[in-house]
Amino acid sequence: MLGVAHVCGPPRLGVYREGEKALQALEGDGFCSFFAKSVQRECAGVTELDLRGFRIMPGYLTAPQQSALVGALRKVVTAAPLFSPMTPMGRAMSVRMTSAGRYGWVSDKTGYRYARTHPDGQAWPDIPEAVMSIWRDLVSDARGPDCCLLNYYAEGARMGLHQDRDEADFSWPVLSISLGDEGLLRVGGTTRGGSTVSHWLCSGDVVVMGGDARQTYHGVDRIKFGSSSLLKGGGRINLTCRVVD
Ligand SMILES: O=C(O)CCC(=O)C(=O)O
Repeated sequence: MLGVAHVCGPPRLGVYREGEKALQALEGDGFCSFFAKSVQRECAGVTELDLRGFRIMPGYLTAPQQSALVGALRKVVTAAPLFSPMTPMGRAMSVRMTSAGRYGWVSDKTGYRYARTHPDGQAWPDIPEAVMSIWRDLVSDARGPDCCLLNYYAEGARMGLHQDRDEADFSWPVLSISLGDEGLLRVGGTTRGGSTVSHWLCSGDVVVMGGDARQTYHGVDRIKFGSSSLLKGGGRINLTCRVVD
């Protein structure tokens, strides 16, 4: 474990049905008592939460570790600039992304897939050692990830509910690392529809999405722009590390 430091308030969790306006209930001081049953454990400041099988480790990275990681990611983005992917339906995704590792994740009108090269033609840079170290600590030291996808959420960016299913072997978890502004993670089930739960991910939080939850639908509804001072100019970075083939 690299260290535990709480860099934002107590984790917040809510339960609601898709389509309800219950997101409004996530606002304000009344939240913890409104959802008292759901959040009892989380509001006690525990260091690991279980959100439908997603292992959430709040404040896994200390503030200095977060800053060092951002420095390493700057080099990744210099070698492999952020781009705005298009969905196969021809719509621009609101997040900008790039990758490090043997593979990067790309999307265009021919579909979602892993590719050996950046859309500009160059190979992806290596995955920073700080990321590999978190993977070894929480996932495995027998095998490293093939891809570290970097998503950048500027103000207003979001990611719809989806499954991560472009990988060959779902027995490997996806490791997620959040940096910068808080993001509202929504977690559903293994099929579309039904109830979902939401949780604010803060800078330094790490999530392991594996086991029975590996094929769980998840997305990010919105970010609290300006809630963190980690990234100059604001916004949120999320890294997801994946074993691809
Ligand atoms: O931004 C996040 O926390 C989740 C990102 C994600 O779901 C993905 O990249 O597939």
